[in-house]
Amino acid sequence: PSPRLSPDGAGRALRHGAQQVLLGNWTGTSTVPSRTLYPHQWSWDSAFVAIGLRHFSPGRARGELETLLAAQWLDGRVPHIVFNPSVPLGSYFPGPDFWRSGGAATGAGSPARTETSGIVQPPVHALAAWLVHEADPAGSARSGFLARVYPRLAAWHHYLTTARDLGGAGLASVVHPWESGMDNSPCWDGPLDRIEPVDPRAFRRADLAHGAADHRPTDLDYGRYVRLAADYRDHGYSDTDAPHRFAAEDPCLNALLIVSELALARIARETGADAAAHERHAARLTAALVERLWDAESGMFLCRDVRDGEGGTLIRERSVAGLVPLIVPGLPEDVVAAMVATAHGERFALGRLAMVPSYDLHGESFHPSRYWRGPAWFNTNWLIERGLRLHGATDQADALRSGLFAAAGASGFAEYVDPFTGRACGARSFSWTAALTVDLLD
Ligand code: 2M8
Repeated sequence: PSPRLSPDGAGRALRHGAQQVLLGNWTGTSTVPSRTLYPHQWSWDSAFVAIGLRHFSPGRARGELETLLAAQWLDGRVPHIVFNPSVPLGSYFPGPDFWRSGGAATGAGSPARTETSGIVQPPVHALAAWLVHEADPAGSARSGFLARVYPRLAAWHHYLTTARDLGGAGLASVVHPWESGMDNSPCWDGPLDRIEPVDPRAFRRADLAHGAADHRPTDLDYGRYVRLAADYRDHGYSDTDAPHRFAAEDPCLNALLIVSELALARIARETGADAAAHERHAARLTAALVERLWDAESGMFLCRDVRDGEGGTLIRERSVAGLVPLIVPGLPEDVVAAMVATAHGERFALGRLAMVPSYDLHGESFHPSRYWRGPAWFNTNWLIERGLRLHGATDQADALRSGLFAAAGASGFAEYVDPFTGRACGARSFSWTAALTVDLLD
């Protein structure tokens, strides 16, 4: 647990501002990431949001997670978007008319009464559920929260490590860049080169009405995103039938899976289920993470392109996804030490910039304001802060936390910021920025 910040005036004002953002983005049953750019419920956003909400509204935090889990498919997948039927079609692309999850239409068991996307996002949910429980154990027990979410979370992890074990080593693969949460990360440029883009005149992007075009992915990126999503949809979202021409093992997603599997062990212990099985699974995943994705030469984890050659190939791009495994307990000591050194090195400049950038400052594709190609994001910095603290790097964690507070406050809780100047980019009043600020303040 992080030490409390003294409740000075600045801290109080920041907390108040962050809470106002979360209250403003609450729809009654869940929280939108942003009223403008993202007017529905997003999967990993909701997990981060619940982690913040637990500090001042634990009932709402539980509701946030349960609304998302109510949209789980029968095969265990938790969709990356749950659509709000009262939001006009065309406000977000691709919307429900594109995904057509509509109940019986897919063999994968999408919910009949809720429209969702058919892809997933990183599994932060069991971690969030455990932290939400811990914040208010009495309220959680009274409402039977853990007993209700446990089977759903277990089915979710089962889906990821069976249907999505496309590399055959136990790790989960993403089958679309959106699934990584880091949509246009340079890591995906190589694998995406193989994908024939859809003609940009065949769809209408809604994001450009709210975000600057040079801060967002390009039309060519979108053409490929649409092609991959449509292929999956047209195969009924079946992981055995779909071609999955894009498939990659991502260190951020798999690190979150490990931490969530450990949280699931704690939840299992509380609910009388088999905790040791989850601990064993987490240990196997941790070994596979190191075996498959650690790159000693880079001093960090890399993504593996599962579709490139026998056994796949490591993608030689350094993104912040490769430092997120700092949150995993039980990694070999030399691996942790190398990651901490890489974070402090010239490519990520921890300690010299307010926050860690999303991509190698010296990488050829670095751009200070283009989305996941360089800007600093609050969720990844929150994860790194937690990782540093876990490994006893308290001073560095404190410094990163201060940088995050400064950037969140000065940017109006922006979606992401220029890592050099702290200039706000993307949406303002962004939910996970506010939620994770609250979490670090409390
Ligand atoms: C961004 O992704 C969505 C697609 O899911 C988009 O660009 O339209 C990413 O930053 C993702 O990580 C995030 O969950 C989502 C909503 O905040 O926006």
